[in-house]
Amino acid sequence: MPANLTPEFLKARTEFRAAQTPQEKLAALEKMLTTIPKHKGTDKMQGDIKRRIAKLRDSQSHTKQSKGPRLDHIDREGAGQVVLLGPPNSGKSSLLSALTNARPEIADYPYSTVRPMPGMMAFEDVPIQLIDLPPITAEYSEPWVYSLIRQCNLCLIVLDGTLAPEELVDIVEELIMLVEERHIRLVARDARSEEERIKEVCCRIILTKGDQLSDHSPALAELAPLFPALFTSTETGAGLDELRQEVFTVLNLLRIYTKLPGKPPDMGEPYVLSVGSTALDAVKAVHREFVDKLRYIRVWGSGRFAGQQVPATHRLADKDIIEIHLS
Ligand SMILES: Nc1nc2c(ncn2[C@@H]2O[C@H](COP(=O)(O)OP(=O)(O)OP(=O)(O)O)[C@@H](O)[C@H]2O)c(=O)[nH]1
Ligand SMILES: [Mg+2]
Repeated sequence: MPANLTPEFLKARTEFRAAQTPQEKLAALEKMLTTIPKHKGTDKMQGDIKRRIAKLRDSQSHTKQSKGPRLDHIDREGAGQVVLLGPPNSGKSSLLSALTNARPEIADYPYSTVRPMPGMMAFEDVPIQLIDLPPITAEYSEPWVYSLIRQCNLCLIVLDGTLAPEELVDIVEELIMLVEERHIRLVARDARSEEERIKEVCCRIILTKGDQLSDHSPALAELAPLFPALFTSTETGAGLDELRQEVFTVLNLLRIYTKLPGKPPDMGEPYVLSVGSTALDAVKAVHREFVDKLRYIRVWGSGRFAGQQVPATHRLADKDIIEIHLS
């Protein structure tokens, strides 16, 4: 127990112990959180207070017929939904803050995030949604975190890269087990959904705090058999471009731009389709009704020559430009 607890904190704790109703308990816990000295020695206590607050708020929102925001679902925006998963204090919120306009709480104590927070990350001209999650550990995790993992297109396991490589492996193995208990399987390749009860989710490892470590190779080598991993630093920005590129690649996306005959292409926001999409899929994405009126399609990029007329089954490539000719 740290010695330097303030009188305000001790008073709030006494109030908490005397509290009868959930509202009184919540008020006292919130007072405890604002008055507790913020340093390493109180890490565990702060985490404990936050968990109790989150639990009480949740149970209150249930009794109030879920007046609070829904936590187990976030509407997908952009070309894909990516969750940031990991143990406490690993740098999840820092990544969300560095990669998007969202401003989550970042703190040097664990359990600082208690609610999911989305933000939009740009890979070049493609918007991709990132969701910061509260930490999960064998001791405690919010049940709704698993619903969000189940729904996402990609899971980024965020780990403090300064930890010993063996410890990193242990954490990843624990995370794999924790989600597996909830019928989610993290996989390195494309996710499939063959088994009815198991939801596969594609996964990558992001190591943070790369600025605090000179040799990155031991951690990368140790983790490589589990999932592909890369180092980042939100302090220096190192690795963030690679992260954006890796997310785009793993999501298996391609961008299509359109042009009108005789005009330059519209290089504004692209249409984003899955890898393997055909020229006809692109026409559908532009306008469903175009399909019935379609005469032919010209392609710049993946065609044999610029402006080649291609069949509807032609497989498009990233950054192709298409010109749709209707009857
Ligand atoms: N030097 C350095 N510090 C970092 C980096 N990323 C995160 N940190 C620090 O690590 C601590 C934890 O960061 P957060 O982003 O709050 O971690 P979190 O995973 O969101 O933590 P919880 O929400 O509690 O699970 C903070 O003190 C950050 O400033 C980094 O790349 N370099
Ligand atoms: Mg956080």
